[in-house]
Amino acid sequence: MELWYTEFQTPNVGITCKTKKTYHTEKTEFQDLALIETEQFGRMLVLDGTVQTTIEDEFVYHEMISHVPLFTHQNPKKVLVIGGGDGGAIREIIKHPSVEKAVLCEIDRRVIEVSKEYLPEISCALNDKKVEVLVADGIKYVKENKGEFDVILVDSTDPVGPAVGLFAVDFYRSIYEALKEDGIFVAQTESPFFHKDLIKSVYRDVSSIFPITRLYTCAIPTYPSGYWSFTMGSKKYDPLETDISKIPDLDTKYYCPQIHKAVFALPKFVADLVK
Ligand code: AAT
Repeated sequence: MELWYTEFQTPNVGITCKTKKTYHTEKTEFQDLALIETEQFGRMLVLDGTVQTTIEDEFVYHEMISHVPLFTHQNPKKVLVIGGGDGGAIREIIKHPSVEKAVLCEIDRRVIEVSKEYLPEISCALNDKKVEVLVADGIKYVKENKGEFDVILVDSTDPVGPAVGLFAVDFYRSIYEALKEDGIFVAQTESPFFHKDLIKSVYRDVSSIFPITRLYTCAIPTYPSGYWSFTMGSKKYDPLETDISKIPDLDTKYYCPQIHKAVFALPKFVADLVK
């Protein structure tokens, strides 16, 4: 018998994967959670019917959400991840020798627990001694911690359910305040093909608060349209001015010094969204 999984990415488009096995399904306090084995992408974490991460392509998202801001900052010591309970962003952050502390603030305890059990390649740094794992609402946490962080990553689900507020202008204001005076933040901001209005409104909101706002993109096969965006707000450092000759060689598969600059070169239709 063949079993196939489909995510309805928009009312008119989906991604369908042949599955081998279902390891786990449950309804958590916040969302439907599933951990399945697919033929093409290996183990896959699904929340509310939406692909969050897979063994085969997770490296792109986790490297690109982490290394671009961390190497733009150059000396990040204290880093916060909001969401990202799978631990992939934390694994990348911990590769930076300057980082003394990385805090993960994930709202759903079960995402962390299931990732630890079924996705050890991704969650492997969650027990590192530099890492503090909090189960809390990221919106509340940033409001309560002012001037604390060098870099904040918003590794959130799509803007539905508990993540709606993670795409709001008030939240970006709290992020600004939670950062140190030369702090940087990056949020995952969906697909330039399918979520044009969201990219526009986030860019507008972030630019109204941060002196430097930049959009960058990369290829992620299991996310809607396979082409994804991140929005950066920075108080002082401009990623376009990073001296890439000073970036050390890290153990990565997508990120490299050339990519650090190249990802900010936007196709015309994407550049037009943020003009
Ligand atoms: N690393 C790629 C995986 C994710 S998961 C995003 C996480 O954000 C989920 O575990 C969800 O529980 C958490 N989350 C949602 N809202 C909040 C909140 N208010 N505070 C803290 N954590 C929250 C990203 C996938 C991107 C999917 C693209 N289609």
